Amino acid sequence: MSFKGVIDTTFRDGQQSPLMFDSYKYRFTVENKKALIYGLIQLGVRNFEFFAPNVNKSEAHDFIRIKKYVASIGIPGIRFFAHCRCHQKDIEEAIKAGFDGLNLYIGVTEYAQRYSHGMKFEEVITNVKKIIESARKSYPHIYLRFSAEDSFRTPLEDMFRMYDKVHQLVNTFGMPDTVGIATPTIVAERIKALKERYPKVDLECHFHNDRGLSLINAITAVQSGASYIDTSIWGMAERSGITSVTGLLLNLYYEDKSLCKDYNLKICYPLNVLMGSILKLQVSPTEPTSITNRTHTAGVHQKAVLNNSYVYEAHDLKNFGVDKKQLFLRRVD
Ligand code: HCA
Repeated sequence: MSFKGVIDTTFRDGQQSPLMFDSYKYRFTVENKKALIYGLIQLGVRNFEFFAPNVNKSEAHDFIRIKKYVASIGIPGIRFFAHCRCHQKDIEEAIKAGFDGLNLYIGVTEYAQRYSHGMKFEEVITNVKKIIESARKSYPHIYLRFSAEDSFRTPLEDMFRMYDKVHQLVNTFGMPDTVGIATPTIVAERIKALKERYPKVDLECHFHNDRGLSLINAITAVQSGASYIDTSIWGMAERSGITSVTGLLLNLYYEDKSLCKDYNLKICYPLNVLMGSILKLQVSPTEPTSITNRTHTAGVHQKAVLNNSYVYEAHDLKNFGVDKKQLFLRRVD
């Protein structure tokens, strides 16, 4: 396995989550962002994706303050990536704002060609090559990631045609499952094919949860050789979201503890509660590191867990910061 860690996108894709609207939040305040990033750093996250400054002026302004705040914490190895379209202006503004890397993306599916950017396949390739060559030449040491948006609806030959042109210039290729159609079998096949063709390039996966498969796809990706998985707190992102950072860490821990050696797992649950307090929502009952998984209602269960929690709690959630359990007492009619 070549897992190098998660890339947090709470402040980019996370803020695109419908939960922001359901909770009338719309965007996190700078104070929210400071609290959340502090929690993520305590958890052990070191890579953070933000909006390209050119895309949103308020976000650009916040980023400067967050970067200063993070520098004041004094933890080494933190990297900030700007999520950029393949536009020169996005790149220039990101560099000016002090980002350490550029997460470039563009789609080449029929849908993207026809209904999104409107460029034909060959035109996209020419443009991407030009943009990436120029970025690498102007900023030889910057971290460059390039993604074919909607990778899993992009035929592999098309991915190869595009990635072949730039593989010597980038650090990482993205494999976003933009509309959440991937299954574990396809993920494993795709990673194998890309790793064989580009052995020196890291792979970053970004799985949307439209089919409820973002977690199993992420675990499979790590097992198949992906270097990075995009995650967010609660898995917040467009539509039903992406992989939850704490859900992934819990599962990686059970697959192979060494994958989590750089993470302080006891922070998982407090971080989820922090998000709940900001959104004024309860931590989702489908989140693995939640009090829900230590809540017992049936009398048979309650009696047993009072003797030994393990009877109905297979995972020791105390390791993930869920240090209480709940027994709900029912009304007897
Ligand atoms: C989106 C874009 C993205 C980008 C992923 C990436 C996706 O639809 O907002 O940059 O690799 O899911 O394709 O989030």
